[in-house]
Amino acid sequence: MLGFLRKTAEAIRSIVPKTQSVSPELLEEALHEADMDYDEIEALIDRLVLPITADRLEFALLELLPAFEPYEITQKPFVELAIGVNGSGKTTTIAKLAKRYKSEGRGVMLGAGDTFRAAAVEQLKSWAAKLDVPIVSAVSGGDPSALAYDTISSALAKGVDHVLIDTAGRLHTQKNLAEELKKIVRVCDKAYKGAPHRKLLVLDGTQGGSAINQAKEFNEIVGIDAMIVTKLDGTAKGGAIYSISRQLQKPILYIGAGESADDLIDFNARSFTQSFIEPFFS
Ligand SMILES: Nc1nc2c(ncn2[C@@H]2O[C@H](COP(=O)(O)OP(=O)(O)OP(=O)(O)O)[C@@H](O)[C@H]2O)c(=O)[nH]1
Ligand SMILES: [Mg+2]
Repeated sequence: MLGFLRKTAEAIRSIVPKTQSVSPELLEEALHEADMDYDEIEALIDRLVLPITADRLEFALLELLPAFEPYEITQKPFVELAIGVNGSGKTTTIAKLAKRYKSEGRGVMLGAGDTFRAAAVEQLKSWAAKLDVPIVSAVSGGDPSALAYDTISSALAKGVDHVLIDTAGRLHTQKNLAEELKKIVRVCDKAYKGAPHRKLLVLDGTQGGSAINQAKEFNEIVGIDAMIVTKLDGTAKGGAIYSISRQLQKPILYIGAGESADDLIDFNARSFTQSFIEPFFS
């Protein structure tokens, strides 16, 4: 069992006794408890042949998840922009990714693009010091687009492999902040044609399915490329992963499973699903 699904498993277990097959009624209730959206629950139940065994449930759940080709990185630097609502885990996720890339022997540079709060710059600086990676920052209150431009220019000059740019938390409903986000994206492209190569939407997993509309709106604003769902370790809403993925039709790359730089798990549909159904069956 994947550790970050512990709370989700407890929620499921509170509904279903472990058996060889689960009834559609109890399955529906348990999936609802795990915060899967009704659309996905219905689509799933429709697909299932009775009796609902582990193999059948695994297969049907996997069918809900869109499949994606693995992405090959050819750009140098490969520029990623972390976006999302306040407190979703953007800055921490950037630190986790930086650690991951560095451990793979790749050069990383951070851009402290959350110029909105002084504390945000300090937070990323402290991660940069801990991970021993360079960071470009400006005084707080500066223009985040200019910061993004400077970070990419510096990375180009130094031959760095990965650029990770933080942004200030924002609600998709805040028009001026949506415009600011669009501008950051435009200016990245000016600094290096095609950048940002991956706009990462960082979603707070504790929000479960209610993050779906938010994700759709961010997608309308800037066109997201992939998602990272954080804080799954602290929630019973693991079932929302299926709804988020199916309704957005964008890949979930990683799961955030804790506050340390190591707590970044590759999202793998099969191992996630096998873990997810474990509490149902004996
Ligand atoms: N348990 C857990 N906590 C997390 C995870 N990711 C982030 N956090 C915590 O969530 C809080 C917010 O994380 P940040 O990375 O600061 O979030 P942010 O999106 O940058 O926030 P703003 O810049 O304020 O918009 C911090 O206390 C993090 O330690 C995760 O995967 N699991
Ligand atoms: Mg932040």
